[in-house]
Amino acid sequence: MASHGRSVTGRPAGPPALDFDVVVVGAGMSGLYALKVLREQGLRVVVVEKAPGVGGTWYWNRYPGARCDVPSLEYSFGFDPDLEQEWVWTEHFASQPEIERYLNHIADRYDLRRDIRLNTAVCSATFDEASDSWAVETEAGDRLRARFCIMATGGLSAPNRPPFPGIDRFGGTVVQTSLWPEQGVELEGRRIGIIGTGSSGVQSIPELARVAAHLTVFQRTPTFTWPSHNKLLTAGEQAAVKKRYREIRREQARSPSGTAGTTGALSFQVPIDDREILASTPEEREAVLGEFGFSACRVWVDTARDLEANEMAVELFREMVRRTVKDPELAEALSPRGYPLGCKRPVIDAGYFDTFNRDNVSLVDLREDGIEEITSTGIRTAQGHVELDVIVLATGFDAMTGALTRMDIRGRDGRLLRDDWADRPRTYLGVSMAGYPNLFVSVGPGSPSVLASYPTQIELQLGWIAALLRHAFEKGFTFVEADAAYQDAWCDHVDAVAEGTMFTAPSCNSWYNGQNVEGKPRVFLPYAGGLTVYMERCNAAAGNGYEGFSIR
Ligand code: NA7
Repeated sequence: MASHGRSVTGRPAGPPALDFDVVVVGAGMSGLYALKVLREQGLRVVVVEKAPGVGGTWYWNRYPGARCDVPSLEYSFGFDPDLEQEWVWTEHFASQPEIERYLNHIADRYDLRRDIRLNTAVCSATFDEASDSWAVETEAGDRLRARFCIMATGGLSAPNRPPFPGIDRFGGTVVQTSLWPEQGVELEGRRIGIIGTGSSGVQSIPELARVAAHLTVFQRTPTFTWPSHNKLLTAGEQAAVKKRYREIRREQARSPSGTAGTTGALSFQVPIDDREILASTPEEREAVLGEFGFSACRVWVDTARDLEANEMAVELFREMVRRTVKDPELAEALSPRGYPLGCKRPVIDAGYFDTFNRDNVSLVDLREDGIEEITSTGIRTAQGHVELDVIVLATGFDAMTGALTRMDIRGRDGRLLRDDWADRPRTYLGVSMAGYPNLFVSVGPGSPSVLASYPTQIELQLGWIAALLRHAFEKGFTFVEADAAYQDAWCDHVDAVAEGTMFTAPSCNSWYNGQNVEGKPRVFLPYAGGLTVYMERCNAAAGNGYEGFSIR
């Protein structure tokens, strides 16, 4: 289906010749889907990928316990009913190896590999105004010229590695969860220290505790985490979903989070009714605790916008921690305090709090004082020195903007994206930036991104980008750029829909709002209006002749 040899440059003659119609950066979910859909449109596409394998997030995050928090039957593409039927998921929530296999299967099944260059890191992308094209440069010194560039670089792909003093002199092994080596890490019988108790920490802590001689958890912020109750999928459960997959996909596309919630196993979610915790009696709260356990705090409708109600719900969570963790001091140290429920992304776990009842697990609470230094043999805090063989950094990501600002992306007039975004990222519809013609971003800031299930969102969002490119090529347009005024209005809208939610509460510091990375501006990054409304806005712009874009 590819149109090799066809000149689709939109300009009949004139240097420089373009190597491709589209260069896609990243071979994760977005990049694979972009290649498939754009190739089907007859475009010459190349995908460049830093890693030695495809899969993006699901290539890099191979730490013990890595698992998706969206049910596997929904965390999958819906573009091909045959693929849906033939792929067999083994668990309600798929583990990293299974999702990595799935994405490799997609690369093979649709013959994508011939247009993917692995081990190819991109260092810069520069727009050439004379030819309306992008030159994408790799670290190896190659230069790929294309009319359009799509950054399929992911929302959680730029590892955050805090500059702990002395880390380079540690004599043992330092490993980051998001850069876990393919060949694995020797963990058996080792003294392991882990820094970070976000999702990556919470998932790996029970697994590390099982094999370590001793595991020390260095915790700066206690986490809200809910048991996933993950289990094997039975053939019957799987068949029932596969029978009504079309309907489920439609429900996913119509859901703010891209999930249908019909495949079961979303057991950490609870039915939210009109009950208000502020109006509840202690007996009612106890009954809800008995019924829903850790999820009891999520039942009440008034916790989403009222901080007093929220704090009462948090107390129910703390009560569950006390009932689970035997040592009262430890339970107190593991109890979230000082920030509201709903501020950070929900974490789901498999035996996280129970792990702290093991004899070989201890906690260093960093709330009072942080890590002083890493020595050649361990980690020193004001509370003492812990001797270690392995240090695991589960310290998260420079989320949503890091992958883009770490590259030199130069638009019109030599402007640098990193500078333009110094005080906040600015996009139009989360996909495009004024000053950067012919450049598109998948799951970028100002799009639902991390707030909606990726495969569903990617099919919709990249489908929208692909339609815009089809329009451009069919009409012979060589230039597509978001207008600054529309971009400003979109940023205002993104801010407005997050306003008043727990995401933007003054006490909320999270990777959603850049507060996990030193010096990052405090801006709520994803679009909180939901996938449905988001796509309505994108489709309305398209229906209006791509309103908000200058196209010529
Ligand atoms: P997160 O959720 O950002 O968690 C990172 C953790 O590392 C968090 O507990 C941080 O504490 C901690 N951290 C970061 N820097 C430091 C320093 N300097 N000292 C001590 N502790 C530190 O990243 P994850 O990888 O776990 O999860 C990200 C998403 O990936 C997740 O939500 C899923 O969507 C998948 P803090 O809370 O900032 O005080």
